[in-house]
Amino acid sequence: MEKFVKNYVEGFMAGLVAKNPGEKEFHQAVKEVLESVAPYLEKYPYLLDQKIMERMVEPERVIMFRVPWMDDKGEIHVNRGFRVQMNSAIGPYKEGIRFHYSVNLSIMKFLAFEQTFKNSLTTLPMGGAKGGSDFSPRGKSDAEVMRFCQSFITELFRHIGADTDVPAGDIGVGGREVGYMFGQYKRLRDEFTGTFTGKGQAWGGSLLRPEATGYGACYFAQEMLATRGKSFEGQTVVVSGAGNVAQHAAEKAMRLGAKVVTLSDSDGFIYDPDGFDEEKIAYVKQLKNVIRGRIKEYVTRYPKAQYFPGERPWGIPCDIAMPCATQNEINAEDAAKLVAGGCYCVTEGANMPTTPEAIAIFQQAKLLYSPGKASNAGGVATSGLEMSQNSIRQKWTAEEVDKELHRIMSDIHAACVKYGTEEDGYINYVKGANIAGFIKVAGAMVDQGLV
Ligand code: NDP
Ligand code: 2IT
Repeated sequence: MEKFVKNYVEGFMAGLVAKNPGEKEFHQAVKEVLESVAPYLEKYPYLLDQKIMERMVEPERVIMFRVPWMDDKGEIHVNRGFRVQMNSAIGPYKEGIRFHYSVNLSIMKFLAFEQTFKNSLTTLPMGGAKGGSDFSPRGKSDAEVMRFCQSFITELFRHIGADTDVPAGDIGVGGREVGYMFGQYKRLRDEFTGTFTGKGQAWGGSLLRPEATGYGACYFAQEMLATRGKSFEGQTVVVSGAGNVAQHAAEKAMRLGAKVVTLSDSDGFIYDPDGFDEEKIAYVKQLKNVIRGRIKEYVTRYPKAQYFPGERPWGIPCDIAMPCATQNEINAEDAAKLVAGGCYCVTEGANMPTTPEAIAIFQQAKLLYSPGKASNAGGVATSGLEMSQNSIRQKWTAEEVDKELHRIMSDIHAACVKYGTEEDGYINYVKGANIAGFIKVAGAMVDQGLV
């Protein structure tokens, strides 16, 4: 068994790396899934004959395009736009758009690949995709962001649609950017459809979609904690990031009784030994979403807090860690610090925030550890609920959406337990999420023939 897995993973990866040189994040994401599903493939060899994995790692379509735009001074800039339409076996392509200077094809492909499994886990009919650009909204005026979004959509509009591909937000893309993109899309198509999710509340957005990723991660963490008879009550929680996911993870964890003590951005982190309260969270939302300031400004407002420039928060002793910023933000050294500091639960809000070496440390120490594709799926799941509401031209109450979100996170947790529980009773959430996500997509691909 183990020999097959080793040979299969090594052989497959050699081919993947040769064919996709330099795409290190994509290689990382594929290897993690392969290691989980290889034993399953050995048991069901017809999936090997069907070359399901070979088909899954090849995007159905990659669109790369020029995005020219003019800044407020009249200077011309050229960015690169992407949409990776990875897999439509179980539904229309669905996933966020990321605007960040680091965006490249490897990052787009890793995110689109992960999304295929995540969307499968949500129980809703959505395929996997991702899009974005190496454009960062940071430091740009509203008018510049609008011109960029309009230029981006002037190419992308021909490739997306309510039944084809439904983009949403991700790093650097929130309500403002979705609004500008939707506006241009509607103008070019002359149709008001649910082609984007994360829309404004007055024009088709679902209640709770902005909160859903962070809240959903907390609902998932509650299920994880319950397997050890624990809850958020009285626990110290360390959160990274200060954007959409981090704000709402911190807010929900606090409301569930935890003491949440950190937030961060790419410049450093803040530590508030008293923990956040409603007023402090409201201040962070205002600072990040309206003023568009930096997290270090928190300590000017709350002088008992400390700012640590250039550092990540993983050295702060805690019970629960929620990485909610970006990929590979917890390396082996950080993981060792977390374990040494008493952390026993790591619930990912970001996509692939933990390196493979760090995951191994968490799993060897038998921590509760969930990969983003399971624990951050509440965002895209609520986007799926937004699509449903748009299709039937109705709007559900916050209570209705929250109830569905709860159900979905709890179902994802049950799927991880079903496929990830090891002989000694340890729940390997990575294995569980990968196998559960894989089975549904693989089955759909077999049913639909060689396409
Ligand atoms: P936002 O743009 O709202 O916030 C991102 C936050 O992470 C900012 O505080 C940002 O700081 C920080 N960050 C970004 N890049 C880096 C970096 N290289 N190093 C350190 N900090 C960084 O994004 P979201 O909150 O939407 O997304 C955060 C993560 O969650 C991403 O991995 C995303 O893919 C994932 N995710 C998002 C979902 C959503 O619904 N929005 C759904 C599921 C997953 P700075 O301002 O300095 O850049
Ligand atoms: O990574 C993700 O799941 C998202 N960025 C959510 C996108 C969505 O479709 O709401």
